[in-house]
Amino acid sequence: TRKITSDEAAQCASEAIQIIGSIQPHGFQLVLDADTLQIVQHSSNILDILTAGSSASGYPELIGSHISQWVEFANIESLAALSSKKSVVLEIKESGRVKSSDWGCFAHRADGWISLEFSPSTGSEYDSRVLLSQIDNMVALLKASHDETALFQTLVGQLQEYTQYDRVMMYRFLPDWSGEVVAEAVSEREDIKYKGLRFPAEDIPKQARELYALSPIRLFADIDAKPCPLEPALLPNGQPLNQSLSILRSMSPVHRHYLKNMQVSASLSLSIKKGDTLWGMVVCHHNDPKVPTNDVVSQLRISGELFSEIITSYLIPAEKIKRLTYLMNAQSYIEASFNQAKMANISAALFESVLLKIQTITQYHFIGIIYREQSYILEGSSFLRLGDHTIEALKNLFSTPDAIYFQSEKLHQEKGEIPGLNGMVGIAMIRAKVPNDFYVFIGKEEVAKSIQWGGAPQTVNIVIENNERHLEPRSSFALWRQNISGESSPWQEQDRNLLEIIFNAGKDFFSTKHSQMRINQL
Ligand code: BLA
Repeated sequence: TRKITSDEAAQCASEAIQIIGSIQPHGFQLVLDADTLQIVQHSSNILDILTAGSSASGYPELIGSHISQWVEFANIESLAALSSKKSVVLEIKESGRVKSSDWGCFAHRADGWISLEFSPSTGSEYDSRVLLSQIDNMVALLKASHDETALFQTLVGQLQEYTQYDRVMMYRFLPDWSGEVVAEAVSEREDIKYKGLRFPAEDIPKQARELYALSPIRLFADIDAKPCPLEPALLPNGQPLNQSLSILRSMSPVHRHYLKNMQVSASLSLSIKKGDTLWGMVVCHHNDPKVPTNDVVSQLRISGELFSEIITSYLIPAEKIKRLTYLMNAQSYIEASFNQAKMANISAALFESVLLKIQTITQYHFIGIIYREQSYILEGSSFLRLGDHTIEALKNLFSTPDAIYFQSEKLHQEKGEIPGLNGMVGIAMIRAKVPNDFYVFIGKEEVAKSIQWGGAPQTVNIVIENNERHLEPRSSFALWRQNISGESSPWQEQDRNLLEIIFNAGKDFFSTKHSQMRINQL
């Protein structure tokens, strides 16, 4: 095991998983010419399935035969209207060779072709109405409270109960595409294992994330089952079948290895999106092979889409409203802090009173203002005048004469300590461009960060087999703690907004104050 290189990460992301050319053997697939409805490609297992229980003779040649010789649909016209964005369930009639009592059909348009995928319809022990009513309850819960952790936990709990997978997790992406398991529910034979752990971005490479933003669900029924190739390998136009929306697509062998290393036999995942972007995933694991029937797949797909709706329409706006309300309150409070000081002279007492008020509402450990010859800082509860070296070092943080904004989360590593302010490791600072006489900054102390990873991140196994180098996912997912020092918590958009509010309120105040003083002097 060693660290993954950027070349290797690129190699992971270059595997063409959407044209893998095979499907999982628990179902079968037929691909039709969209105009003639003749079969142009099929999965290799189809004859076994279609001729099960009878002698193979008397069956027409598959390739070139019309679909109705094999399957009768309740509404064959609907084939012409299939979408290339979403696969839909088609109703199969009992009269054909493929019986609706045995199979359900998902259909979609794959570029110019019609893809029909058949999954088992028997053996369903679930009532689909149960899931929908659970989701209904969740929406009610969310409207009542915006506690997202509780919401995610309820969701995975209900999905675990409904699907009976051994482990159901809510996986949430972070800005760098690493991710965290934010909720986890397990069956009686499993323990909570991954909740709170972080996983690196490479575990779900870029092309997989892009694909998952398009396709709402994927399942891996049995990691040991041998994939069935699509035959012939290429369509009449010489291209491989685009399997982006396929529900039977066989999965990347690298990912198969990953699941094996996790001691998982079957997985299922739902894409959770915020608008068009992938926000997270519901990830289910099972210790034995598991083939969800086609109606369970449909229900899960709907629940994933509904949950995406919930995230986009309730959760995100609720967060935004909270943030904006805070900023609006902060703005009027900060403006008032300056205005209340209006009658006073520009003095140390004025700075102290203003800085204290700003700290009350913003909670920053360091808040500093440099205005002409007056430079003060509030550090925790101490109010201090800034020395010349400190001021110079602060001003030098702007790398060009034009720069008006600077921020760092690891000032000591990036620029060195500011003399007199050794405890400040995070800083965000803004200045007036002309005249160059007004600066405001906010600062933070170090936070000792400890990230708990599910296995040492960015490590892979390199395996040499038949003289070929293979990349394999890491084999241990045991807790691996990464300690980070010398950094503050990250600066967010809200910090920048607050800094601008302080800056603008201060600028207004000092410019009117000075014009007043000039008037007084006349
Ligand atoms: C796919 N990786 C995935 C998927 C998940 C994860 C959920 C989606 C497929 C599925 O539903 O199973 C990752 N699974 C996780 C994580 C947890 C989990 C983080 O349970 C945490 C609890 N993977 C690697 C490396 C590579 C890699 C090094 O670790 C590449 C070299 C690749 N992962 C990889 C690929 C896919 C994948 C290619 C796509 C599989 C497919 O859709 O065909």
